Amino acid sequence: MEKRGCLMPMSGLDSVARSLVAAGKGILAADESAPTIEKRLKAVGVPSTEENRRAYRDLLFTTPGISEFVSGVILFDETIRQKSADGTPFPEVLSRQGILPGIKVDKGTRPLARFPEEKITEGLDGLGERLAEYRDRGARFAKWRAVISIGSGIPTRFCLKAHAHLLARYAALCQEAGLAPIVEPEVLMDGAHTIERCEEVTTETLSLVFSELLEHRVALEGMLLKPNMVLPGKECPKQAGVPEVAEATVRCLRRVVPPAVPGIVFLSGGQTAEQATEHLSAMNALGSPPWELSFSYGRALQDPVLKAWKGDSANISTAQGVFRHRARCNGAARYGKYTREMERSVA
Ligand code: 5MM
Repeated sequence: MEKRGCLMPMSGLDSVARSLVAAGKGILAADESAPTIEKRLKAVGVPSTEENRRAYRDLLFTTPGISEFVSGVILFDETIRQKSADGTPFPEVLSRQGILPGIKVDKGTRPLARFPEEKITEGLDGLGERLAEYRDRGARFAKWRAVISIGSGIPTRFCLKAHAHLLARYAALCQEAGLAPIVEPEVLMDGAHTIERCEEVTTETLSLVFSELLEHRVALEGMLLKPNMVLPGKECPKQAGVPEVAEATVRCLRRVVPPAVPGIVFLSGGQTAEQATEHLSAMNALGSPPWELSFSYGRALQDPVLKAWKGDSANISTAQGVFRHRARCNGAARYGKYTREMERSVA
């Protein structure tokens, strides 16, 4: 039989993965690429200049007390090279607070050739060298996102297999470079599909992803999974209640995610901030899953902050209060203890 020693956890990566899902904490996804951050800033009337992007990320990373609820932050290539107003590089601003800096390393999506309406992620070329540079700049974990759409005749099995292969190649390269990989296969909420269809597609996606991860000898102890929750499409006439989403998501994950994975850090995917928190809390309230169930939210942590900031330095302290509040609510959701009443107590 082939020697499988490489499946052993790689030095230190298991503890990075475990720290990211420490009790009561989760990840801030602040890794919006240039076109995405432009969209987010534009929505609150702020032009996407390099200085505005820096100032906004500075606001997030220097929020007083945020390390109580945030274990790690995913940065974008531009952001990992930027500095706080006092000249401290952002990775250091985070690590001084005990927050692990991470980095998005995929290069976005392109149409999948010969498969109309499906997308594939780019970014493997030269990835080994980029990972080494990011590690030198202080990154301790990385993230790669696969985007999967549900529609008539899609996703195809071929598209899912291609994504699974890329995610596993990326994860193996990360572990060799000393970075803990976050593996993010996102089944989108766009469309009119039912919650049952989302569960079916998410199950098939994750089972292919874990099969490839094992084939690529990725040490599951030294990685995290960042999936979508199991939800009906945004245009589905039959929306689901919180308990239904929580049960379908945990059932799906229990079937396909090995317990060796230390944690599952959900993306919010277009849910409102409150919905994303409520769903996470309901899942944790179901009790004793084999992995930590946590968050790695972008929009669900940031949308209310952007609306409070609006690019005005006079609003920084209020916006930081809003960020701390959302992070605190999600921290409570880690214990299954979030309540709607908490929303009334914005700092
Ligand atoms: C799905 O997006 C990730 C989680 O964010 P949400 O909680 O808002 O769904 C997020 O990390 C995403 O990968 C980054 O924002 C980068 O996205 P782009 O589109 O800029 O690559």
